[in-house]
Amino acid sequence: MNSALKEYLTVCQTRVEQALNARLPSPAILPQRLHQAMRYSALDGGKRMRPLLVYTTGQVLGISAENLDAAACAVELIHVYSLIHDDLPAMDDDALRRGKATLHIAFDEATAILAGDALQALAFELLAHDASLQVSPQQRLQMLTILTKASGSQGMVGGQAIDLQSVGTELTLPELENMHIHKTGALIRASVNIAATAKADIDSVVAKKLDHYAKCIGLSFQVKDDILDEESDTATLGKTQGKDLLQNKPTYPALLGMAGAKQKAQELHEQALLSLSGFGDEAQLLRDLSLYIIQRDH
Ligand code: GRG
Repeated sequence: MNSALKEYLTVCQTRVEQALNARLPSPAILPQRLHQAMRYSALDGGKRMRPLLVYTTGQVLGISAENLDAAACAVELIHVYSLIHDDLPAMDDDALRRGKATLHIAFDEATAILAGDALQALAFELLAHDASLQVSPQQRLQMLTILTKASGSQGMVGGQAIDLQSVGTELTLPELENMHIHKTGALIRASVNIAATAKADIDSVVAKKLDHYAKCIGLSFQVKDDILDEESDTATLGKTQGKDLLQNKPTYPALLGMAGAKQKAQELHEQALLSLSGFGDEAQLLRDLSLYIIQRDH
């Protein structure tokens, strides 16, 4: 990763950390344990990929970071809630997330379920009410619609349901792709599209190109996730390595072989770049993020 990109990522990660800290309920107010749990999972961890996409899309379109803090927090809160619930014994049953104990281990199962629920509700509350988001009511409604659709049964939750049903079965490549477009891709795509919605007069061709870019990187993100699950290690990932194989989950390396999966990630990156071909230098950070997604080590 070039040093300018590294610095940019750090600035955005620090920004969203502060924005989340300011918006999460204080651990001092009732119900304190629930608020402590929400903060335990949402603060101090993760790559913040989805907020990065919100801020970067905004930058390309000339929208200030201040105007996008609430949206960046909203997509991250949905992501964090999904990780908490995914780690529960009823789902992936994992003990490690972002380099620390999963929430149900650090607290308890009931608190983890409730903290996930509350983080999800807070995400929608921010898009509906946060005063720093300076957009029209119609734009707010559009943002809420994008996030609800991406999160629900036609989006991330639907993808997770397909995932749970697929354990131990053999999926075809289109079936695997469909699962990941929903489970992982929908929220990544929403992150770009919510930021694009903040531009009131956005050209529909520009919006379509950004949406296609987001669709490509949503999938390349998952292909890389599958590759890392085989090739990386628990300490680097901050989560248990090798679980896909252990749980007999369908993955890109399982279907395409490791070389085929890497080729697939590269092709998706190239498609993402192609989507931005009409853009100039202002979109360079989006191009860099696409490359970062397929080259990252965790
Ligand atoms: C439980 C409703 C519900 C949904 C779960 C996101 C998800 C759906 C499950 C997480 C399990 C998983 C391995 C998903 C595939 C890729 C993914 C989303 C990895 C984690 O995201 P990163 O790498 O994590 O962005 P950090 O910690 O960096 O934010």
